[in-house]
Amino acid sequence: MPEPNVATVRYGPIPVLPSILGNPSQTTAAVPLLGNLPLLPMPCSNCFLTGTTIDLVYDNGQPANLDTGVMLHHLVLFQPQVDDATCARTTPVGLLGQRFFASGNERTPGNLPAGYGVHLGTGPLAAYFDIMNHSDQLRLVYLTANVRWLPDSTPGMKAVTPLWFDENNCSTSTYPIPAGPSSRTWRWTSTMTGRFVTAGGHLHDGGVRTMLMNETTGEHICSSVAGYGTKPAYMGSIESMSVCSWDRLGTVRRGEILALETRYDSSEPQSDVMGIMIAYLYPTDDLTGGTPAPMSMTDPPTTTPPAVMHHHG
Ligand SMILES: [Cu+2]
Repeated sequence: MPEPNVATVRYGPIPVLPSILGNPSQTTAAVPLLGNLPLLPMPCSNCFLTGTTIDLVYDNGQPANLDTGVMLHHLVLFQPQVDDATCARTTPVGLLGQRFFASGNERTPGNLPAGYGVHLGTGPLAAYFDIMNHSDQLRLVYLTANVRWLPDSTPGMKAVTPLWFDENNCSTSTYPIPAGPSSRTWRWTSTMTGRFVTAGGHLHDGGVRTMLMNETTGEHICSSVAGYGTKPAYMGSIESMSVCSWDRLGTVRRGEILALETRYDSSEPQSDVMGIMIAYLYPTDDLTGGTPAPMSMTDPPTTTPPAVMHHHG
């Protein structure tokens, strides 16, 4: 495989209003579907995305994070021209098209094994994001994406299909949890046959892990585990989600049941947490191709979340 090209795209400035009387403000936007927002810049067209890392930054390039009162609650990128595999066009979310990348304040990257890519056409792309401001100052922030890509003409590239697993799919993605350990499962009957090559999750504070299984075969595919407490800018909030990436994390056949199970262990009840995993499937009948991923990657140890919360206002 040739070395991927690197592109950095930036979107903004996005104004995030100051908090009022201690209640954080929230900027929600659907680009370009609502309002007069400019289109998202395309990192490449007629190309394969092989890796994406996102950030939320200020004009000077410094990260915008909780140590200055700002958090990226979530970001979802869509290809409006392509149908989403787990959400029909007849639903409000499926209407927006294929969800092909997502991240939150933890800035989960999406890096595919060499030779695999998410195909992009000529665009445009759409986005949905929520940004919170806990400070009493107006903040101007930018979303940036550092993208690795290869052109359509690259020999041997394998296109993957993004599959979105969500405890409250095709809706707001949010659901309530009690204090203490809790679990929720969402199931989807697969319409596809192939090998999973990459998967990563999104949780809120109090999240332990989200896990994808093939319930029909009993195969564990990926656990994406929340990390806390090592990066000061996050102020104790969720700071990482582990990612599984290998040329065979697990397999599925059309008609088999895939189950996403999400665990929280929250110090207080919450009304609007999320449990999401985006997994990239290489559609193929060659289910024995590739090599099995190591357990240390697909099922890392979990930690108990701290009692620090930066939730919605
Ligand atoms: Cu979220």
